[in-house]
Amino acid sequence: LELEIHLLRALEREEFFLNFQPVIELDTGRIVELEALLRWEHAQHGLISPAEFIPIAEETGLIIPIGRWTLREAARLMREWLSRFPHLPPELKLSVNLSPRQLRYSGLVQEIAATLDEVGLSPSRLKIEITESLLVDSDEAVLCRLQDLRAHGIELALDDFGTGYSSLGYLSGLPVDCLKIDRTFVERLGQDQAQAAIIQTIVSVARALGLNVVGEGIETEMQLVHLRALGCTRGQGYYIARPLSADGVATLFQRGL
Ligand code: G
Ligand code: G
Ligand code: MN
Ligand code: NA
Repeated sequence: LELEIHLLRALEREEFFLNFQPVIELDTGRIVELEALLRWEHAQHGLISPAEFIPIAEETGLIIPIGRWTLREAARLMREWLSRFPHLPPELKLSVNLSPRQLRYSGLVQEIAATLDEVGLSPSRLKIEITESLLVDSDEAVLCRLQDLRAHGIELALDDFGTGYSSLGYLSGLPVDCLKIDRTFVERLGQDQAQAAIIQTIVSVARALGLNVVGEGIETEMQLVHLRALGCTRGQGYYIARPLSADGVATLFQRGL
């Protein structure tokens, strides 16, 4: 309850900020995506992990105003970088995580479209990440909302893929553009044959369905090399880049990627 009260005040106290973690194309090293990651710096308690406060924000419904702030702030920063660094490639996207509660909110699509319009960021620059488990038990309204986002030109990614038990047949009917392979599979690459087989399967399904595929949680060069050998084209993880502050992103772009 205490955390809940603090969370309620965090927005007005401006205690939230964003980090951005790059996703690269494994062959070229080019950055194709920046994933916005929410951070909460509490005046007394210091940095509180989203793993701790997102579930509370979900339960209380506070995720709606917090998510609203996140999308606007991320879009604003992306817009700023695109203006400051005209050499940024057209395929570079901003990626934002949405939780299930946000997808059950009927005003979501209109609100996102209006925010992008106000900020001046094209919907084609935005990618939304949802967890695979959300889709497995989603209703018709949620699926329509996802279709609607895509109709606006926004890309959809399934986060933590491989952990949500969706069948491959089911996947082919879903409105998604990208699979992000959960880091638990990447973690044991090289030690455990089964992980390589699972990744290979995900990669071939992605290819058959024309989806992009990102390997998450790459922490070693060996994992990167393995993933690339298995046909995974994109990657993200501490070995490639840690989540960066907004200033850190600007510095990176200043150096010319
Ligand atoms: O950044 P970190 O590894 O601490 O994130 C922990 C979890 O919080 C991850 O599952 C991540 O997807 C989630 N998360 C981070 N930022 C956001 C956000 O803006 N919205 C939602 N819904 N989840 C987020
Ligand atoms: O659930 P999602 O994939 O959105 O989670 C993103 C979270 O994963 C972020 O909090 C980020 O800090 C964390 N993360 C990013 N790269 C790595 C990594 O290489 N190893 C680990 N353990 N966590 C990572
Ligand atoms: Mn994510
Ligand atoms: Na993930």
